[in-house]
Amino acid sequence: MLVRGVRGLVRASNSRNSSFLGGLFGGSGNQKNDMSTVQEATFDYHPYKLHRLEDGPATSTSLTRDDALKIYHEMVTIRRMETAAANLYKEKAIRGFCHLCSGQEAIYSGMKAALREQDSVITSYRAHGFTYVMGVPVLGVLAELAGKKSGCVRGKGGSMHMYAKNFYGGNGIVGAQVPLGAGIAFAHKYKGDGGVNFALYGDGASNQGQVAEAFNLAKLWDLPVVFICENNHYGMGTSQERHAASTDFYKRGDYIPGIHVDGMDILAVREATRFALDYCPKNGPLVYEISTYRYHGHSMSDPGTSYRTREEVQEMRQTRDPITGFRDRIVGAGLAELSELKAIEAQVRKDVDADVKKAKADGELAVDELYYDIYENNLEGKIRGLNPWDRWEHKKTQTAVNL
Ligand SMILES: Cc1ncc(C[n+]2csc(CCOP(=O)(O)OP(=O)(O)O)c2C)c(N)n1
Ligand SMILES: [Mg+2]
Repeated sequence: MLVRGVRGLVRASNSRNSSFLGGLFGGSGNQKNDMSTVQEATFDYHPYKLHRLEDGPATSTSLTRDDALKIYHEMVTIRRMETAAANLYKEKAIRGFCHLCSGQEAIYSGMKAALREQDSVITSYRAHGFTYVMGVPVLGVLAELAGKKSGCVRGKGGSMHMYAKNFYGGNGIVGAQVPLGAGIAFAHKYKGDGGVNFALYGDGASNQGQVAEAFNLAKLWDLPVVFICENNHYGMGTSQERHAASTDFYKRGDYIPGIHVDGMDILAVREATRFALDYCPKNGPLVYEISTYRYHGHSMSDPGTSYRTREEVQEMRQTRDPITGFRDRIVGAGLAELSELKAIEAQVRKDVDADVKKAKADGELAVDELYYDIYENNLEGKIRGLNPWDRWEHKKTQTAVNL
């Protein structure tokens, strides 16, 4: 991305910044250097690749200082949260599957920055980043991973089953979220709520039959859905060249228009999302390929180095990292001082460390509570336990989301 120019050379006022920084920096609110920043800047970036479209998303966008700081805080939090999860896993405080999303943060923050109240998201098992940007606090994610009761599903769901308002999870069956996303889009259209569904899947998942079936019905019925291939170039340990007959994932909808988006550039993702919000309710589905990279192995049991070189991972970190890239751009454009971004990083580290402590100290649900909240409206009576003759009481103690 190129910084084209800087607009709105209004100096940041002390009162506005102290309220924002006051929250972020625990009330001190006296960060230095904010007098030298600007309120808004304009950025240009390389054009998108288009399939069956005359015009694509805007290739120039403006960003306010407030949004820049918010986005930076969000992406740094996801990165730190995933590092914390990796450490908890190594300590055996987290068991089972754990798929980390470090490197892919710009997709979650970029989409969230554009989404409206009525839009919805569904994604794969690599869901921690999205869960956080869609409203679950870091503790809700980390405690869930550790199977503790402060988890967003009270420790019952674990890594792949996290939900929030307008966020339909975390799905463990590869590709399953694609037809589910088409179904949610059907509901948007049926109810006339004006919402668009964003259904994300991996490059490996794109080869599934159910993906093609969902494309067909979505186009047949012109559903407001964006099928997004989150292309990190590997399906487990298999590179896209070895698993896909066509690696132009944005063209894989054939009769559905598609766009290739740089997923290491949060502003490109934001503009692409805005484009879809305008396009889909009028014209039906789109297929996006958002190109990105995962730094960790496929899951915690994969060191991630047998099918790719350490140098490849290093080079991506050094030259394409979505967070440091964004940091350089906003500092270059005068939207933020390096010192305040460093302070954000330090604060995030402190906050996430505190949440790690809380998650570790937190308790597990009692056994009888495992059988609560299975149904919103229980028509079954008592719930079967491990043995058919074990019967457990069902109670509704939580408020369901997305009903
Ligand atoms: C139906 C089904 N088949 C196989 C698996 C095992 N599996 C889990 S993840 C994965 C690879 C998916 O890769 P990709 O879609 O590129 O997503 P990424 O992990 O890169 O985000 C496979 C084969 C599964 N969970 N479900
Ligand atoms: Mg992949």
